[in-house]
Amino acid sequence: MKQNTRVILALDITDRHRAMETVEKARDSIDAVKVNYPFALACGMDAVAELAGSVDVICDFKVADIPNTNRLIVEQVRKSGAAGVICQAFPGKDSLEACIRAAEGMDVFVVTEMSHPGADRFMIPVAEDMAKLAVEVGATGIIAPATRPEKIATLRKIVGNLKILSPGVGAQGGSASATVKAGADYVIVGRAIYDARDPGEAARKIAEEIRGALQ
Ligand code: BMP
Repeated sequence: MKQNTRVILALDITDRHRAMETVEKARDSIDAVKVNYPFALACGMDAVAELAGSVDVICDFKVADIPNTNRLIVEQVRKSGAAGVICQAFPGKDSLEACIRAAEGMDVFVVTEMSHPGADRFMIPVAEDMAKLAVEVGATGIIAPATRPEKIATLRKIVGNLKILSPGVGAQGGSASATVKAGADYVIVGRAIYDARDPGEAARKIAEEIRGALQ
């Protein structure tokens, strides 16, 4: 995955035409597109494959099952031509290892601590352990919360040079500059881009903010 603007567009749009149009408007300011269930369920995996033909796509399916089911899911992601997949750590090492094996070199990102307030009960207490598991299994990177930049810095110490992708910028209150300054490699941004009056301009501004923060 390229690392130019460090912006990953979260394409949580269920209308295929609007989704594709949004990618076109933001294309010059993003490094990749993250698709989640709303897009994949509404538009189908053939739409994921269409996107993957012209931009790096990460399938955020938060894969969280027994090893055999994880394998079957990740094989389908691979078939679409996606560049990466997001998996959960909490089902354990064997489940995550099944994802890595099935990925056959495709990027695997592991969720550590989620960005929403409710992560406090079950995720925050074990986030550092989940980051250690990501390192153990040889994941490409982790997902860490832009809403808690101090936590990104803590997790960076655990994961070394693994990639850190951080959602929570914009609509959830996180700032792009604070997120990259804390050590994230990429910010993941959805509503602040696709719900903007001018998605292309919104993406450009976020990319500019990141460039300024890293100078
Ligand atoms: P938005 O910028 O509109 O808040 O979208 C954030 C995106 O990142 C959504 O697709 C959401 O599912 C995802 N995400 C998140 O917000 N927090 C996490 O901890 C993990 C996520 O995958």
